[in-house]
Order: sequence, then structure tokens, then C-alpha cells
Amino acid sequence: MTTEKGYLGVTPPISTADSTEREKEVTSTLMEELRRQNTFESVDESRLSGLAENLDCAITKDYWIEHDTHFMASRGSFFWSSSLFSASFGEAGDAEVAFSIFRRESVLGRVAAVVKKFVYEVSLSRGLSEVAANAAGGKIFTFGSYRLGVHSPGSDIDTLCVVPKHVSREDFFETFEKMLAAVEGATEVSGVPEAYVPIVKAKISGIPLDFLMARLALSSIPDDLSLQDDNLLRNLDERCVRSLGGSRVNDEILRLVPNVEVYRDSLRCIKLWAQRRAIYSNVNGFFGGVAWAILVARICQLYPNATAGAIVSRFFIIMYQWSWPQPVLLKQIEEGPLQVRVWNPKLYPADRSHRMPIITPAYPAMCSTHNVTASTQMIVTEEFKKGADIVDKVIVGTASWSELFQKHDFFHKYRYYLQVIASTASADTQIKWAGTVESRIRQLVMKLEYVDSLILAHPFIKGFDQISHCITEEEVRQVAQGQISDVVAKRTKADIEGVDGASTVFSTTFYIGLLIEPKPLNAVGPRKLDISYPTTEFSKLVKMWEKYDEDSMGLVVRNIKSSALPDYVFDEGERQPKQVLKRPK
Ligand code: 3AT
Ligand code: MN
Ligand code: MN
Repeated sequence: MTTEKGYLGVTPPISTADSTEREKEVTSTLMEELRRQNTFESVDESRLSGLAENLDCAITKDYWIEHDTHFMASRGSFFWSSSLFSASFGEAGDAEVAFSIFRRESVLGRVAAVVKKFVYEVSLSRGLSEVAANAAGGKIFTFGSYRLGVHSPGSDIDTLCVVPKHVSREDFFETFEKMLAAVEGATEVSGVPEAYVPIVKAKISGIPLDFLMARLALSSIPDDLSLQDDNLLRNLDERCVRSLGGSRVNDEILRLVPNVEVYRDSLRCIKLWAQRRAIYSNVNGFFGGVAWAILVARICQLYPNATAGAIVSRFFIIMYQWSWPQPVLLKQIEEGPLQVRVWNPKLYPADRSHRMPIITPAYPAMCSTHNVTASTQMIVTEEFKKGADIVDKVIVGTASWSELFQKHDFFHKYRYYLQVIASTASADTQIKWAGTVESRIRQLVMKLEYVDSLILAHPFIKGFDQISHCITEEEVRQVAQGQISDVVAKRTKADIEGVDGASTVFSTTFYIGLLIEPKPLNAVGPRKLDISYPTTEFSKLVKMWEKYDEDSMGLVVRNIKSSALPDYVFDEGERQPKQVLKRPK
């Protein structure tokens, strides 16, 4: 795509040169490494659900080449067979990718038909004629990693269902949800209508899907509808505007990168790296999927003719040297037709406080990284630096790509850790309670940042779930405190069946690494670190949750030495040699 100014982005490119021979070489070794790391779906997985059911699926060659158009627009009269696939795609890797697209496409084809049927039936029930009900349409748009073409084996398909104005949100959570559950191969269909972005989750032929819904102010939804026009957002319910957001942002990103293929390969690499380094998480104050997608897109704009290997190497050095809080933008921020806030640090103090602003490209522009704190900024910056060093070595040939994807060392890095333990007596409540606690952890991090002699507080990006079967009150109390004895850990559900006073405790433990200033040389006695204020404030804050129940929900924050970290945080054989030797054979 070209523009009036001849380039994509808010500044001209840094270089329009083609990649060097060496950069092309490292691009192909990078792609080999990404395959080795299992970031692509394999033939085996695609076959799990049976290829036979896929064989009647329509897919156009354009779709395969572009892999980029909306599903409905891309459907054509081409019918592929498995033999055609192996014949068309010489390299084994390409055939594997083709099979997985095939399988997901088949599911999407069925979903698109269900959405149309749903709109048709609701239309009839509202008194529309048969002809009008048929013309009412209904269309699906994908977003998330599948839409960007960077999904991995376990990824879901994020799907937005766009319906005409006479179809309501209630219809979606009643009629559509039921119709979905009736689809052959559909399992685990469950709706969360009260969520900030209302959602129906489901699995079809083993593939997880998330369904959002947007009701437009139109009487029919044609097959060639595009969501690009900001005026479509006029007079919509806020939930519909939010639901449209993910799709509009993804589409805009794809329009704003000079070469979609290079972009995908580069983003796949950066996503894997960020996951391995444990800095892929929006809730915990790092960057989420949208932010990583925008960052990589910006580097692609700056080097429009570079190959993926070159993009990745520039990515680290540019991000390491970025003059935050200068925002990362893919295009100039635009005003639009709604009375909603557009990110603007000149106008809003809250926006001014964003430390590493990465701004979404679709109207209304938002900051995808408002959760970043002083600590997570330091951590991410350090990771950019480490990445830059490794990539430099890869380019000169003294390191291999696998070094970039090495696992984080979070549980080896600090001498002291905080454990935040959320517990309840039921699996259902535990999901909500642990989620609430997790979403407040960055508030604890920010309070810890004010503690004297604490350089940073490093939140780990996921909690560890445990189920403990207890037979005494004392055991229950200990589990809630994070002390699970070997006896309790080994006990199974069957062991406590029929035992008087026995109960099961569900607990989730989050970790925060504490980096403490070194003790001054002339200091006497151990260094004191007083974290009682931040932890007390944090507990108060979490317990302000409207569904908090003192009797059934536990919250404990405690400080432990690294030697007291439980085994479950480590992979097999990962624990420091000293402790490994201590273990009995
Ligand atoms: P996967 O390959 O699926 O792991 P992804 O980037 O597709 O990676 P998600 O499916 O979790 O990640 O999310 C896709 C988009 O859905 C990203 C964001 O626009 C939206 N989204 C995700 N989680 C939430 C949430 N809790 N509330 C609102 N929107 C969300
Ligand atoms: Mn997804
Ligand atoms: Mn999803």
C-alpha cells in the first residue's frame, strides 16, 4: 500500500534499502528456529479433528496467498483437496501451515453460516418478511493472533459477529448461544454477558473460539461490509464500540505495514521472545499482544524493504534506545465522530503518566500500555538490551537464534520474593477471586516502588494454582498461608472422601521479585525492609472488590527468601545445583 507521502507511518523510513545477503541468511535460520520452537501448527494437530470433514471446505487461492482478507470476502468457488495441497506446496512446512489454515477455515465457514441463520431467524421473529430476513445478512470478522496470521498451535480464533440493528445483545446471548451449542462438534459453549466486553466462549472441533458481538445502526449487514469507516461507530452502545475495537485495530495495523509477510514472521519471533522472557502480559504491567503487534509494525514502517531477520535486529536496538515517554504511533492520532476520549497527554494528566505509551491506530486512539510501572519499564528495557546484544551476535555469527528464546530467570534473579496467596473453598469462586487479586497486583508493585532501598518490584506474569485436600483446620490455615506440607500435597480427593471435617482449598500464588539496594559497606546489622504499609494498603484495596467475602476468601502476602521458593516454580532440573545435590535420590 502506498500513500500520498510515499511511506507508511508518522516519519519517513530510516532506510529503504533491501536486506543484505547476511540478513537474508539470518532470516532463514530464524524461520527454521521458529519452526523448531513449535510456533506453527503441525499437520498432526490439524489431523486430530479429521481431515475428511475439511475436504468440502471452500478456500480461495487468494486467501492462501494474501491470508489477509476477511473470511466472507475471501470465500470463493475453489475447492481444495488434500492431494492438491501436497502438490501445491512443495516445502513440507508450507503444507503444514496450509493444513492448519484449512482446518480453521472450515470451522469459520460453519460459524459464518450460523451467524447468518441467527440473524435470519431473529429477523423473522421481529416480523420481517422472508425476503427482508434473508437480506438482513450478518458477517464475521476475525481479530487477535489468527487475524494477524501469527497464531500458534493452542491459539483461539477471536471472532466478531456483526449484526443489523434489529438484532439485540439479548438475542446474541440467548438465541445465538443456543444455536452455537447445537453446531456439530461444539463443546464448552459459555457466555459472559456481563463482562466489560461481553463474550461467548466455545470450542468447535477442538478449536477454541471467542465471540464478540457488535450491533450496527444499519438495517442489513452486507457481505462486503468494511469496519474501517469511523462513522459506523455513531449511535452505538459502548459495548459494541469496544467489541469493534479489536478488529478495527488489527485491520488498521495490517493496512499500515509495508509488507505483511515480513511483518508476520517478525511478530511471531517477538511474541515468542516476550513470552519466554516473561514480559508478555498486559495485566501485570508489561506489554500485551496488541502492544507487541504495534511495536513490530512500527519497526516494519521504518525499514519497509528489510527481511524479518533485519527487522528483529533493528527492533531491539530501536526499542532499547527509544526516548520514552515519546509515544509509539503507526499514524497520526485522529479525532472522530464520538464523544469519547482520544489519547492526549496534553489534555489529560492520566495520559501524561503513561511511561511507555504505545498507541492503537484505530479511532478512538488508546494507550495499550497504560499499566506499565517504573519497575516493569526497567525490566522491559533491560530485556530490550539483552535482546539487542544477542541479535548483534547472531548477525556476526557468534550466537544462534535459540539464545534469544531462552527461558527467563525470574526465580533465580532475586534474593527475596513476595508471595501473594489468594485462596477459597470452591473452584468457581477461585477463578474470580484469583483474577481480582491478580488484576490489583500492579497496584502493590507501584506502592512497593515507593519503599526506601527497594530498587524495583518485579511481578511474575502468571500465578501458580494448587488444590489441597485438608483434614484439619490447621492444615487449611497453613495452606492459605502458602505452607503446603508434603503430606497435604500428596493427598488426593479420594483420600478425604467421607472424612469428617475434611475440606478442599483452592489457592493461587503470585510472585513479586524484590531488588534491594546493596547494604552500604559501613552498615551494621541486617538491612531492614519495611513493606508492611504497601502490603496492608494492597489488602484493603483488594478487599474493596464488591464480591469480596471475608468468610470464604483468603489473601496472604508474605516475604520469603529465594531458598524457600517451592519446587513447582522450577522446571525439572532447573533448581540451583546446591539444592539439587541436597535432594534424596
Ligand atoms: P492467542 O494466540 O489467542 O494466545 P491473541 O493475541 O489472539 O493471542 P487473545 O485471544 O487473548 O490474544 O486476545 C485477542 C484480542 O482480544 C486482544 C484484545 O483486543 C482482546 N481481548 C483479550 N482479552 C480481553 C479482555 N479481557 N477484555 C477485552 N478484550 C480482550
Ligand atoms: Mn486469540
Ligand atoms: Mn481470545
